[in-house]
Amino acid sequence: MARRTATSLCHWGAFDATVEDGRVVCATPWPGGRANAAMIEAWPRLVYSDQRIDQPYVREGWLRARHRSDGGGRGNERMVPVAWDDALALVAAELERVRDTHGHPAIFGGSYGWSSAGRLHHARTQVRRFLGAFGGFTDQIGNYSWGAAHVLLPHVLGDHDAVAEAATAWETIIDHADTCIAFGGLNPKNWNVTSGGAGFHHMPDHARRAAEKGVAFVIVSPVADDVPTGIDAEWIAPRPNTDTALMLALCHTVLVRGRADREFLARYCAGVEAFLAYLRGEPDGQPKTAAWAAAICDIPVEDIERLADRLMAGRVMLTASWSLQRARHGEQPYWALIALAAMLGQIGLPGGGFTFGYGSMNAVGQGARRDLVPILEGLGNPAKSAVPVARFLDMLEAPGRTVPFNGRDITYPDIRLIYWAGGNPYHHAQDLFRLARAWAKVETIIVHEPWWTATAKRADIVLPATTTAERVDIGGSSRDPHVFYMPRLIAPVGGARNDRDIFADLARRLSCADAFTEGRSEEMWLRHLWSRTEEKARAEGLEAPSFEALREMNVWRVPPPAEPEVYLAGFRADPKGNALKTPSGRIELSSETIAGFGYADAPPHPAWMPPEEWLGAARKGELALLTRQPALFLHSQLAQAKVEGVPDRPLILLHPEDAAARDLSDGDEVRVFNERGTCLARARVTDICRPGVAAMETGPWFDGDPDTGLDPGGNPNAVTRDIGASALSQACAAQSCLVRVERQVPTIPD
Ligand SMILES: Nc1nc2c(c(=O)[nH]1)N[C@H]1C(S)=C(S)[C@@H](COP(=O)(O)OP(=O)(O)OC[C@H]3O[C@@H](n4cnc5c(=O)[nH]c(N)nc54)[C@H](O)[C@@H]3O)O[C@H]1N2
Ligand SMILES: Nc1nc2c(c(=O)[nH]1)N[C@H]1C(S)=C(S)[C@@H](COP(=O)(O)OP(=O)(O)OC[C@H]3O[C@@H](n4cnc5c(=O)[nH]c(N)nc54)[C@H](O)[C@@H]3O)O[C@H]1N2
Ligand SMILES: [Mo]
Repeated sequence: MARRTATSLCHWGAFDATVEDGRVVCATPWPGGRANAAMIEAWPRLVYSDQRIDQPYVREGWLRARHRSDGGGRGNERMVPVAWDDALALVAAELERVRDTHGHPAIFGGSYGWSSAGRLHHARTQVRRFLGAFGGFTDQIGNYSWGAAHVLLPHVLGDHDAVAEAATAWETIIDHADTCIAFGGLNPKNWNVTSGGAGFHHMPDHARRAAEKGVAFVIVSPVADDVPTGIDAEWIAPRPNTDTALMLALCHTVLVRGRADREFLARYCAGVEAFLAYLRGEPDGQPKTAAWAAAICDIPVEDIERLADRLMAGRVMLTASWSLQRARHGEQPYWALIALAAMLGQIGLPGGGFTFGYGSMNAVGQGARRDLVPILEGLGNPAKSAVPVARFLDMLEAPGRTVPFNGRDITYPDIRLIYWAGGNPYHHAQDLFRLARAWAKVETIIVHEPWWTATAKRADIVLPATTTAERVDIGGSSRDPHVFYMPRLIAPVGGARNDRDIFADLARRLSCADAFTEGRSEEMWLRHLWSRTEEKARAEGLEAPSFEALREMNVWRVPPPAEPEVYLAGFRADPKGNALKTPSGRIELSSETIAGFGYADAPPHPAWMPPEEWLGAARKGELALLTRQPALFLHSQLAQAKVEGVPDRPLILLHPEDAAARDLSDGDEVRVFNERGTCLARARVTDICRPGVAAMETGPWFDGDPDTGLDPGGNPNAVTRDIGASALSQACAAQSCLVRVERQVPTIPD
């Protein structure tokens, strides 16, 4: 029996895989890396899942009538197995037809999604590169993770570094902070995951060390489990979507108590007066007092006063999870947090100021050197067509409609063909029944997937892709100090092929192979990418291993930077020399640029605006639904792999009062519904939710029937609303959602 062990990587951590006779038989966390063992151990079940797609398939109706088929048949009709050669011929011919008849923008290829940690075989990068080589497509702008911040922050801080990469290192919190106030909390489940994959899951350690050092933690969240185990934190539980009001009241309290750092505001900030006038209530007659916010947030005014006292004592780190901005007016809590930190005057000091996302993903604030993980460059998009990522459903519904976005107008193209590789829109989009209706209008849908996900099942042409285990790659996270050489563990399962090889083959058929492959094989690409890492390292005075040495050693441990990162320390030290890239060069507490856009839902300074759908507007019986990242999946990934510890049915957390009002007990099967749809779940009655709030995990596979509007699979995006955070960012606003919950009465067959 041939048996070997090798180290590889995925978004949920580094792992050692044991391979026997060409099969992965076991996977365990890489020693010392502290990845979640249950998630890692699921690897063999993932690779050999009965949901693996064994060969290319074409939907029966499409095979018969091609682009004139009834798109409503997607997800219902039989999928007909076809040979690779025939499938690729169909894809190539269809791309040419759509291009020739409707032009490049009619091909939608933004293909949002996470796919693999390996950077060469990252499917989304590959499909966009391929469609770029083909001559262009309609792309997607931004992401679901921090879409509102992505657009707002450049206006306020000059770039979006504060969500993408920059973060004050935890080491400095341990050494310098007295208090850490976490809006959206620090839920340790989110530390199971790092974009690109991490060699070390540092967060639990850092948080524990900070607590041991005496740093006081305050968790502001509607759900009490948003705190790392073992940390004794104060819990403040506002209504969802109201953090902005709370932050503004804290700003107001600091201001009226004469504790605003005037010197900091004058030197480092612009637009201060307009913001302070708003706090005082000059434009609207409403001072943003603690009592004002207490009513909006539905928390005791004393909680706000006490929080303000804490803010005004010692070194304070303010943080907000990314979830806060995945909501209607999601720009506002981020801007308000920056304003609050500016008023405290500690921005740019170790352990102080603000950092986004400590509670959202492992590796934020790990203090690693940046940008030494290679990434495959794109080819640009000659068609220059793109829509905000979370507006793609809107786009499919309303070709030709013009929508505002960040100071310009975007006219939706008329999409005839969707090409998705490496993402799962039937996981990530909101209002999935509405998506199903819009999806049916498209002429042709092509999907690459290793598994029969809800999206693959709803495609016309499905091409089976390999997994990470079946190809060589290099991976790592730009925030983690490791780069991994990821060896091929096994031969492709069934008839699967690498996304890159599929595209190279298509590019040959479409006469754009030179542009797509640049004449490089897989190994030549890896060597090419690595040579650029070596160059970057050299520029920093580091010696990266050669490609051969990396392959030999499997992991390069990147030395830490000389000093732990302190976000905006350079700007604080020299505000002229290190001016921000904002119009004023300073932190903009109000923005003339945004004022110039004139958007009703994105005012020129941080402001409280109630969303249309939130707890404060709930009718009798409605609850605010939070749809949180799943603890033991990566989005919809791993749902097919039976991870130990995952309940057999999706849960909905309900406060005992809310359960009692519906005559529900723990364990009851319930319908979660609103006018958009229904999904099924099992009630978990618990006082960790504040009253009025229900919480579900994203990730269960959508199995909804558009005729009944019911998803027995329990995907909460069956009920979330598809609306932009605002005209400014048009970002995902899934966290502003009201639902009803009632007992699911089992249907009795006649
Ligand atoms: N209600 C609600 N919705 C949300 C969120 C929320 O908080 N609430 N969060 C949002 C956020 S932040 C995100 S990032 C998105 C995540 O949305 P997605 O990134 O779309 O979710 P994943 O399930 O990770 O989808 C990745 C897909 O790629 C496939 N895949 C894996 N490896 C490969 C490969 O090598 N090749 C190919 N071709 N495919 C591969 C996987 O099987 C999977 O189907 O969801 C968003 N949706
Ligand atoms: N295990 C695991 N970890 C992950 C992922 C995963 O799929 N699985 N996905 C990763 C990805 S792609 C991303 S973008 C990040 C996302 O990171 P986040 O968006 O921060 O993650 P969430 O779990 O959606 O939200 C964090 C917490 O915010 C709280 N919350 C929600 N709404 C509000 C609100 O209005 N106010 C306040 N104060 N609190 C609120 C919820 O209780 C929730 O537990 O997670 C990453 N980490
Ligand atoms: Mo995300």
